[in-house]
Amino acid sequence: MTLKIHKLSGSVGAVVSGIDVRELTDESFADIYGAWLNHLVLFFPDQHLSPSEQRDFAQRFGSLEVHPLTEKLEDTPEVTLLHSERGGRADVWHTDVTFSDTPPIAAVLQQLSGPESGGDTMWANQYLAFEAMSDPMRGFLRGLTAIHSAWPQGHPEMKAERPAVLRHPETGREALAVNRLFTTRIPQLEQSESDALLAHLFTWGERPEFTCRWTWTPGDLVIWDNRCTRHYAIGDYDSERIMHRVTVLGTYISDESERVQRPHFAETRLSASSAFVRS
Ligand SMILES: O=C(O)CCC(=O)C(=O)O
Ligand SMILES: [Fe+2]
Repeated sequence: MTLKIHKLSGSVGAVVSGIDVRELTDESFADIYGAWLNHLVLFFPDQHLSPSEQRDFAQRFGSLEVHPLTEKLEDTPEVTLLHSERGGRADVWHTDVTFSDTPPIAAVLQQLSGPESGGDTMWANQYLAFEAMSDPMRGFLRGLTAIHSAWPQGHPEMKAERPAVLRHPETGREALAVNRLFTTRIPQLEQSESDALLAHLFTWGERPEFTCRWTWTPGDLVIWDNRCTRHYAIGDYDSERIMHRVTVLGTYISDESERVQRPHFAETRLSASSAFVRS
């Protein structure tokens, strides 16, 4: 079998065929790893991995998370269950867990069963989103940070602040690093400026030109780079959709100096006049 890689869309994602991921040599893994950094999302159709095989594949990309709260499999606690009837829906554009100081670098997702039609997943390339902006806009964004909060999960106290544009630790490319689900504030700006800019950046990073879309068949396996993408699980189905998921931890940011230690935004709302009394 020869490894074949073809692009799924013009901007992100590639389908890998001619490979059984249970039987990767170091050489074929090196090819896959390079393709992953290049295409950001890799699709491996027709793999049908057992939970331990899925864990072993994911482990080649980094250490694995054992999540304290999510529903997981008994013998392979690294594998969590995403069940559409039990809260496992993600139909808002997002990047995973950006409210953490150490978000995951990747997720490996396999469909076990799904609807006849519908339930596709989309990804958007955030390198391209950044690169397609005007020079002045890119310069402006490089000087900003963004606050991410777990408020949609009922934990507004879980917050992280990091640059609005992140340099990928492995490729060195800059990516837009805000998302509609978790990013709440650009602390350097007035509230209404922050709201307007974030609304623009959310929509901008979701432009169809930056995306790909995958129609699942059970047994398909996907890995995405969580440092330079957003994704969206389309909620256009009624029947059951069941996925196995493994989360990969690692280096999310290129340099420790990019970790913003002390959020410097006001916890309390600024008064209406505060904009005019700054020195
Ligand atoms: O169900 C999917 O297709 C993706 C769900 C999701 O957002 C995730 O696994 O992080
Ligand atoms: Fe997600």
